[in-house]
Amino acid sequence: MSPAAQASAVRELDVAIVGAGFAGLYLVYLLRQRGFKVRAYEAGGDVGGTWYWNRYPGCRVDIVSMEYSYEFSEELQQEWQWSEKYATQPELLRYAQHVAERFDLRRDIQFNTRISSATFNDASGRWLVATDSGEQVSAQFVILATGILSAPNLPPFDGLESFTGDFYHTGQWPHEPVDFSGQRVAVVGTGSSGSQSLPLIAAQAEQLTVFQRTANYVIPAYNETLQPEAVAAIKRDYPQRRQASKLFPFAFSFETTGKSVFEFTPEQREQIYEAAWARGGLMFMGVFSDLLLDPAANATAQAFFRRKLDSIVSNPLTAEMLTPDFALGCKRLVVGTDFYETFNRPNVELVSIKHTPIERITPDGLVVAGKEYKVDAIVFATGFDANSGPILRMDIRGRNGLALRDKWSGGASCYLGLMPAGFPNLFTITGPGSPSALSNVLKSIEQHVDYIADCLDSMRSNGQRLIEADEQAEQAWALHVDAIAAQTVFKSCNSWYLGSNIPGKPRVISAYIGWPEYAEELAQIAADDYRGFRFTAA
Ligand code: NA7
Repeated sequence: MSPAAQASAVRELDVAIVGAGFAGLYLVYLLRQRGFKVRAYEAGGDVGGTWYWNRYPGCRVDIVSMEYSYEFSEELQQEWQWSEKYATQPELLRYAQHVAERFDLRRDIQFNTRISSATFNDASGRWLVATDSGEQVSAQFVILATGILSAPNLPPFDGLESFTGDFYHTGQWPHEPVDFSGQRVAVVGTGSSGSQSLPLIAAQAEQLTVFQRTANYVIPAYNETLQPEAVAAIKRDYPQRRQASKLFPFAFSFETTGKSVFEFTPEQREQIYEAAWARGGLMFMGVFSDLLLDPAANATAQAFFRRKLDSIVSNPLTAEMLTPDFALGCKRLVVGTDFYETFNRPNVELVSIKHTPIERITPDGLVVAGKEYKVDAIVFATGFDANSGPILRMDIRGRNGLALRDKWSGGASCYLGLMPAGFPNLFTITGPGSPSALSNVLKSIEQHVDYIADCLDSMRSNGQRLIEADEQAEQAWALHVDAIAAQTVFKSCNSWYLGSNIPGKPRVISAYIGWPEYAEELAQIAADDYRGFRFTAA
């Protein structure tokens, strides 16, 4: 193609959106409605993001579906029927597909297209975005709707290429069902993905060997089929309920005493923990007001947890190995079904790799402490390079050619979790420094998309061409995010919230622990003419 023809092949957009998960879908919907010319680029073959890729057995959301869902359309939230308290991945994917169809979003989404780079042109004030197939797009704004958990982490195990069986990463699961019947299977990793999948794999496989580096807290989900009367009761005043849920610290409702552990006698405490266990779910960690703040309070929850574990797991040595050694809530709690019970099965073995890592992978299995475990298939449930991971897999360059990889070499930071300084007109949805994973992320997505749409509207009416975050405002925000985290248990262990699950990644808290104040603060900043941002006139 001649240079002239190439130039004419550049697509012109107001907004280029990276990703068509729940954030990308709502961006396409809202920005199009506001009259912006948009297009979303999606690496997957369909919409859904996380729920498109994570097809492993047992994959479910860990926030109740009546709350982990969009509220931007009253018609949508009235007509959609969730079948279970915690929807499975196939149902979540159907929901995303329904949204895409109902609002005719697919015509502005390009599938099977990965964005490889985005470069800001100082002279024109526009972004040049390139796809992996060499297509080029010129856009005034770029919005990264790349998701928190979309860059799978497959550690470089020695010898993996020599393995003669099949191996899988939970975050890149095949579209066809995988049948483990009659097989010896290894699961590596016991975060949510490993813990949700291994009870189902154990029920199917001949033998399951679980390789655990860090024991996690797994709280029962007590998932159930939703009853029509209960759903109808919620839908009668859905908007009011949504509003009420967003007043809770993590943007979803939960039961709490609202008081310190130490305001109760040990007997009362035990009853409260028992009731919280019987309800199940993520917010076991919110039953007292100080569990995430005070190590002594947290220790009471750990002790209760240990008693529960001992009562379920019949082999005391296995129970010991399954006992976490860090503060409850520091890593994301796993909301599971039959996880501990699975270790009572005769075909399940737990191998600790805490002190003796996987040495290598052979054609026939895995070697730990000099012993070879022969398997037919390996499931790597080894998590993700979270938050900044998917962003940094692209080559993003801002003012004066500044590479985002260089700017973030000491840790990712964005002013308000919305925009990195030095990168005008580049927004992140649920980006580093926003509540993201430490909130009901659907609510954080809607809040960010609404906020950005309003900001773009305001710029258009005020004749502004560029918005950029002030360097000092960004630094002050990063200090604030860190200072809040330092008052909690979240920095007391290694987790993907901190990036410390990835060797060499700077250890920085990625999520702002401060919903609902965060939403109020952003609204106030907009009211103060977007304090901390600078604008350039057209
Ligand atoms: P997680 O929660 O990051 O879990 C990954 C697991 O894999 C965890 O047990 C890790 O142990 C283990 N892991 C990671 N690298 C290795 C190596 N090199 N060797 C052995 N074991 C390893 O990811 P998930 O996909 O389960 O869940 C992510 C989120 O998705 C979850 O929190 C929910 O929000 C949904 P470690 O703990 O690092 O010692």
